[in-house]
Amino acid sequence: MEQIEARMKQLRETIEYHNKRYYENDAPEIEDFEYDRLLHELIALEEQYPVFATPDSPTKHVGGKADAQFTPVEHTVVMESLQDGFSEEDIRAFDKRVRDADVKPVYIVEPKIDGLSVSLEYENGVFVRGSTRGDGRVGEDITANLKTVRTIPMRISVPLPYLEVRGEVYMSKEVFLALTAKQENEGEKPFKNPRNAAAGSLRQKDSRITRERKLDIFVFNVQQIRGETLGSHKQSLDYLKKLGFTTVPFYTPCDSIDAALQEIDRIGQQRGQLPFDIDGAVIKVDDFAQRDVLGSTSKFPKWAIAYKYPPEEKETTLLDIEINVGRTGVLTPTGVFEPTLLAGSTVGRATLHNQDFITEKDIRIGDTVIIRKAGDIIPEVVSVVRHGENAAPYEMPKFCPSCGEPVVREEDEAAIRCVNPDCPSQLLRTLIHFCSRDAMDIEGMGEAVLETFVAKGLVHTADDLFHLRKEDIAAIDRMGDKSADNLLAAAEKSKQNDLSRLLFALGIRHIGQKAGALLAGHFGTIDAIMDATEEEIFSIDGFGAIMAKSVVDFFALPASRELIERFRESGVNLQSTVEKIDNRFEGETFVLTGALSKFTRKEASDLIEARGGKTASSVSKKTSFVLAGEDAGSKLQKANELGVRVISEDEFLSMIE
Ligand code: 0OX
Repeated sequence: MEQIEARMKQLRETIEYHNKRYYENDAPEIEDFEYDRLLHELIALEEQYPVFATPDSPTKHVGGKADAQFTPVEHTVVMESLQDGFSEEDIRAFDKRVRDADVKPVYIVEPKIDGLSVSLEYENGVFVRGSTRGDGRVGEDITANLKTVRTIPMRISVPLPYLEVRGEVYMSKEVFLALTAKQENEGEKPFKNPRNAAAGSLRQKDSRITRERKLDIFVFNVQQIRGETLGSHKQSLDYLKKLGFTTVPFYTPCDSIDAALQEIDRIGQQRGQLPFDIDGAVIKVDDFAQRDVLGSTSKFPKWAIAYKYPPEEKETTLLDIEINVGRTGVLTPTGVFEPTLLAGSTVGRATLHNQDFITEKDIRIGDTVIIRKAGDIIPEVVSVVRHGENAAPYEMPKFCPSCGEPVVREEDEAAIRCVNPDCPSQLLRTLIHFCSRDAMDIEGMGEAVLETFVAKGLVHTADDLFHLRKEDIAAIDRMGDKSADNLLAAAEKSKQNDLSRLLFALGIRHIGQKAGALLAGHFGTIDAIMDATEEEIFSIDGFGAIMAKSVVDFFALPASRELIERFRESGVNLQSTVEKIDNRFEGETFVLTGALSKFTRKEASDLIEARGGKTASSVSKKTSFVLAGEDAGSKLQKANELGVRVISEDEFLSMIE
């Protein structure tokens, strides 16, 4: 029993986490199919063990919080969600429930568009308001942005006194591929899939950006209508077409569940060829009077069900296995495939994780394998169909491909490591991490530049970055005097960073940003940390035994102590300058821009760091807030483009009160 309760708690937390990633951050980490599985496991457990169900369970609400940026809109007719089915069995069970209620249905089967559900309202034939679904009861007013969607009619052909329709805003595969190619070209982080791209584009404060994103809509439901009476789903879709709407591209009447299943199959076969992403097919009872008989639960109508297709899978050939050496020396195998179009994009590579993964599936170079995208996002190998001719079982190299030294596999670990501290590949990864935004934040010190420094033998340790000479930098391809100056200035500036950044930047195993901040806050100086025992470190709230041991092990190495001494001589700050007040900004990243009048930049970042937050120098999708003063320029524009919340100095002051 305890195990069941614990599992339910774990499911609730996992689902809430993924809800936030999906609905609020537009950055899902797992595929919808997997998410649905989790949700359904929780629903089933709650039904079986109602005593362990909680009122705030994610099964009780679908969707994300309404965003404070946009005006809330109350949906007078609730925008319901759909119950999901994953198998023929689930669909037949749905049909049985319908027939048990004495309904002899004609079903309409239509594709389930993978976009964002919106409501469109028309008064006297004119588009007056558009809103997101939100949690189904309250959404956000996004009229201005919806006005830029090409397929939404601003005026319909019959001036009905009132009409509310529901549809799915989406980005076509073609537009998505062009957009992500552009984003990659400009060094921006590309959207992961068309749904996220559509979501990010709809939440823009500046609707000019939404317009550029070339969104489209498929309308699939009449929510409310005055001035016309409709008797069935098919009749309403035909009528919506006549009014000038683009409805779901096919909606097929089926007079038996077998016919409906056949249609689902047909749509599934076409899935890859459709110009937009779908994540399922929807079966709906056509007749409205029959729908009334069936009614709804608190969450969804009983007259409809969504069949979710499993992730698309494709066969391809494994051409090669490449080995990369990471910062901690771990050798990671990456499969290189015959490029294959899969779930909307071309897949050419996928991680093969480690030797155990390869052995378990018996993956060999030359094999025909099945790949799919986890989360419609991350490509993975599902299984081997057949081995290539003469293909031999694959074994990870015994020597590091970067430095040639023997590799080791520690007991209880799946990973194979290069333990040579002078391995150039490891050094490069270490340096990339050291300079990265969340670590020492040395702007301009990116992978390509660091690779050149390492290759030219100019940098052997992180401290060498503080002793680079201008002429050495300027001699690098495409690096002029000005870039060299900027790079030196960025390195110089980073010396003033708080100790917490340096601790994270050192790349101590198991010590992330948060642990770095905890160490800095607790001990105050690097010397106190180097002198600390495992017990002392372990006593810090938030620290585990493995983390504590890792810190002590790191500073026990003479090379680590030497590095710290060299930092000291170079003038790198080794103290915590920020006294911790609370953790209200934990996990939040601020970007400061424009002329601040109430405090200096340093004061503002101290205020943020003292409350557990971070500051970064450039705006990305990960930015939580942009604190904008007078004459804010490109960063403000970027924030608006990405839909990042912009706050004034006064708003910031009220946040820290
Ligand atoms: C879609 C889609 C979504 C109507 C009443 C409950 C759900 N994403 O394409 N929802 C619905 O149906 C609504 N139909 C669809 N085709």
